[in-house]
Amino acid sequence: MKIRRYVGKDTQEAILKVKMDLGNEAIILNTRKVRQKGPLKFFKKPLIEVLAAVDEEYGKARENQFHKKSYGTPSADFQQDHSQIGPRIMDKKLHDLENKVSGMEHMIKEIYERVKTNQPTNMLEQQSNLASFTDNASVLKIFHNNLLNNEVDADIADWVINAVKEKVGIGSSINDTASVLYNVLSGVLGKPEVIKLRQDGRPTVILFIGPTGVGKTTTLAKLAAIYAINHKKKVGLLTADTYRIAAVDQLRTYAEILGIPISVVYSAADIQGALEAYSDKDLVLIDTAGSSHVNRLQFDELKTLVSATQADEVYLVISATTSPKNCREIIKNYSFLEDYKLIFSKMDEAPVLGIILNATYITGKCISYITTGQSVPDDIEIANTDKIVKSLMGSIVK
Ligand SMILES: Nc1nc2c(ncn2[C@@H]2O[C@H](COP(=O)(O)OP(=O)(O)OP(=O)(O)O)[C@@H](O)[C@H]2O)c(=O)[nH]1
Ligand SMILES: [Mg+2]
Repeated sequence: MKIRRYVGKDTQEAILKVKMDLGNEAIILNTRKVRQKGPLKFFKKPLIEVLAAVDEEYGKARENQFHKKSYGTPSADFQQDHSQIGPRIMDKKLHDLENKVSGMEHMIKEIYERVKTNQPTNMLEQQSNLASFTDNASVLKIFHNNLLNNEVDADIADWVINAVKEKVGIGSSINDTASVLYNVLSGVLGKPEVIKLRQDGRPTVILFIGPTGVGKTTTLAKLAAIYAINHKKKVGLLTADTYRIAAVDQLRTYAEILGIPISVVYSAADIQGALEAYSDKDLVLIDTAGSSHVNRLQFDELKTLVSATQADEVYLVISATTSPKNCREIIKNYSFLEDYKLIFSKMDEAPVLGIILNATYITGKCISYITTGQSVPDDIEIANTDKIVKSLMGSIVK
């Protein structure tokens, strides 16, 4: 992770410089006003300083390009470049160029929109009172602040920053500090784990659970579609959500569209029979009723269902829009589960991603999928932890 400072007469100019230099992969760590130098400094408009980070490898690739272009002997360099450029390097250059152009397009559009509506920029509001970025202690303060702004729980943010401090020591460079932070956050999130199909010819049984309205049924339908259509697997659906008539209809509609069977389980005692009827399937997905934390009876029923099902995998769906306090409460309520993976739904509606770090830190469970909208089956992806870590460290330029 490489950190650089950019100064502009306003935020747009500073960000434009970030994009031109680091491309669209850059993360904005901090923005602040700085006084101009010189005798009349108090009468001059302050400049905007942006602290931005980018992956070292990506930064190096861009630097090499820049170095060749700026300082090399043009004809010799061109010949050397030309003879050595393979399709992959050409692709990378093209990709970088596309990135640069799309970054500029986006930037110009943004500037135009802001000028048109006369809006102040968000970045200006984010300015901090930190004295300087010149040592890693102040960078750690920025990172700590960014974690809190992302709604990472205060005790978890403290733990993360202390873990970084222990590893880097006070005199380490800013770039080393950022790299260690990246590693600590990545360590907490872990590698995403997705559905693992059994290899013994028996169906893989998956149970979806979680609070009411978080998107369990929609997420199940997305995965059913992906496995039935893309992976050509034999999928069967079960629903144990008999609280609402509409819930059975909702899943039946998806099943009909996908041309896959569905059956309804009215009590935990029915579950083994229902699973036997699906013994020819590759994958059986079971939907459950949303459990409200105030309804103890629902939780008792869910516990009985979980133990009667003996599912291969249980997925706990949590909406990414949940407040940190509610998230802790939800996790506590589902602590009866021996093992599960986390799905974060409604990422499209989540302004910050702290909940993902909070939940993985508290539970120690794996993250699996994230969902990004209502559309079945498109709005689901395997969680991209690199992207999540970067947005926890700052805000992504794009
Ligand atoms: N914006 C957004 N909406 C979503 C997403 N996933 C689901 N929804 C919507 O959230 C609402 C509830 O979705 P359901 O799938 O019925 O949620 P559920 O958890 O099964 O709800 P209950 O069974 O009542 O507990 C629906 O309007 C979905 O379209 C998502 O990723 N983003
Ligand atoms: Mg549902």
